Amino acid sequence: MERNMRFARHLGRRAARCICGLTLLFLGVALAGCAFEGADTQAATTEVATTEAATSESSSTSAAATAAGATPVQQHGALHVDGTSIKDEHGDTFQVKGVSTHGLAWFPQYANEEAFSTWRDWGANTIRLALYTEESGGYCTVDDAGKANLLTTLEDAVDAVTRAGMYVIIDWHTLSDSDPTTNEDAAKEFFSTVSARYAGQDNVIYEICNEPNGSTTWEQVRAYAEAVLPSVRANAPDALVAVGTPTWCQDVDAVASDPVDDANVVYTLHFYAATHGQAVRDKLTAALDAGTPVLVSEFGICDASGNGSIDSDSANAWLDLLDERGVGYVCWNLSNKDEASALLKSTCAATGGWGDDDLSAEGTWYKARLGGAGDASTAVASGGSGTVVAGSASSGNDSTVVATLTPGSTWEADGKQYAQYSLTVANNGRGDATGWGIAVTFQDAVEVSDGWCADCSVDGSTLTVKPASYVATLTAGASTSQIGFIVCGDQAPAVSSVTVTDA
Ligand code: IDC
Repeated sequence: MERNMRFARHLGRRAARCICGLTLLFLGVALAGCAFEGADTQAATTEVATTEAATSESSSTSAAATAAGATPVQQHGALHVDGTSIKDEHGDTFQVKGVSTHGLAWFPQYANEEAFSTWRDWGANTIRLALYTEESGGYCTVDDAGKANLLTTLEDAVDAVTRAGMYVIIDWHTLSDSDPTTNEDAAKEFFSTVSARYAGQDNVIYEICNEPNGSTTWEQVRAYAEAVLPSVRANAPDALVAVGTPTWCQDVDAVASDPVDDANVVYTLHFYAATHGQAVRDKLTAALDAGTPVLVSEFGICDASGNGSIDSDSANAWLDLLDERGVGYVCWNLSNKDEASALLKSTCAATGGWGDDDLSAEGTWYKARLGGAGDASTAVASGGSGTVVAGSASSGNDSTVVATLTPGSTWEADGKQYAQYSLTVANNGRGDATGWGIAVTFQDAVEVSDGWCADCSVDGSTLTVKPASYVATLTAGASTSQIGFIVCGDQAPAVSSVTVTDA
């Protein structure tokens, strides 16, 4: 029986390879005859994809898939600053990709696990919880009972993010209190309370002030940071702390000459794409080049009022730069408020589990930009039919490549455990994607047993997939499902991450 199934799988793989060969032949003939037409190629590609899908379906009834589910926090553990990067517990660069709530006092209904895990499944790894300080209803404007209520809302929200396996930024959202020292005593008390509560958690990041503005200088902000940090450090000596910068978090370039005296601090830059363009991007580049670690803990793609029209060209230019430099970002705001920076349509009443129709223009853009599961770590496969989804990576020329790895059948032969996978690679960007590759990391060492439509090689537990030339160029909006491979090992192969790389 097992022998027969293996034979059937073998035939299926041969068929797939054969069809790839035919595609190559077809392209060769078409090119030789100078009759090369994009539409024809597309038809051939579609035919292959359909045949492959049928192949993997027919062979997927065997043993359960082995790719283990793992959340972003399970994958990456505690974060720390290293040079200008945020690194995970393995020493690998970690790019925050997040969503910020609106003010918790006003939109607490979105601070729930279903809401957060919906964005996690779309590629976010971080949720920022905005606790306004001075705006009406803000933490510093209410009495003790009001403060206790807000703390309960915040704690419930942190617990929901934690259950979703994501990082959480506790944001002391100063704004109309332009100089954060205005509420410095309250900040000390607040951070002392929350850091004591989350001292044992790896996933909590403290943002000790949102946006210093008005005439507030970097010297004032630094002094504030050094006054408030001990309240965090007493309980959470190694937690990541984010510190705002002057001019609504545009002056990150002011930090380098006089940084905060603490090794685990990132400095925040905020932008609203329709207002802030190249001049602010230049400040980011200057700050990074001067050695300042930066986190974009808030951005929108409309204007700085949080409303007005959307500038997706500017927004793409921003995220291309951030992706290129490995700088993390968090999108404002998770609500259905009738403003352009809300991620949900104002007509949407659902508080989680949204579909595409529920998203505003910004929400639609951000979901696409996250590309399905941008963290590369939201492995969700189980039971043989799941999909392991991978990160998106910009190759820098307006393309955004997104890979989806789907586990197929698994079997045992000659004392080794085998697993078959198929890859779908899509270009969600605006320009051609070339020069991409895929890295698949397994939990244990594996060997390549077979690969098709790609050159597959392995080093330890990392498989490198280089697409064959005839699938290597993806025009805007195009995708290929032709690539697949089989690996084997002493243990049942289990995927820990899938990453799109620049080949
Ligand atoms: C805006 C909200 C808006 C709210 C206002 C309160 O989108 O609904 O009424 O705050 O003042 C920021 C701030 C952020 C702003 C956002 C848009 O951090 O609180 O949210 N923005 O104006 N900095 C630049 C823009």
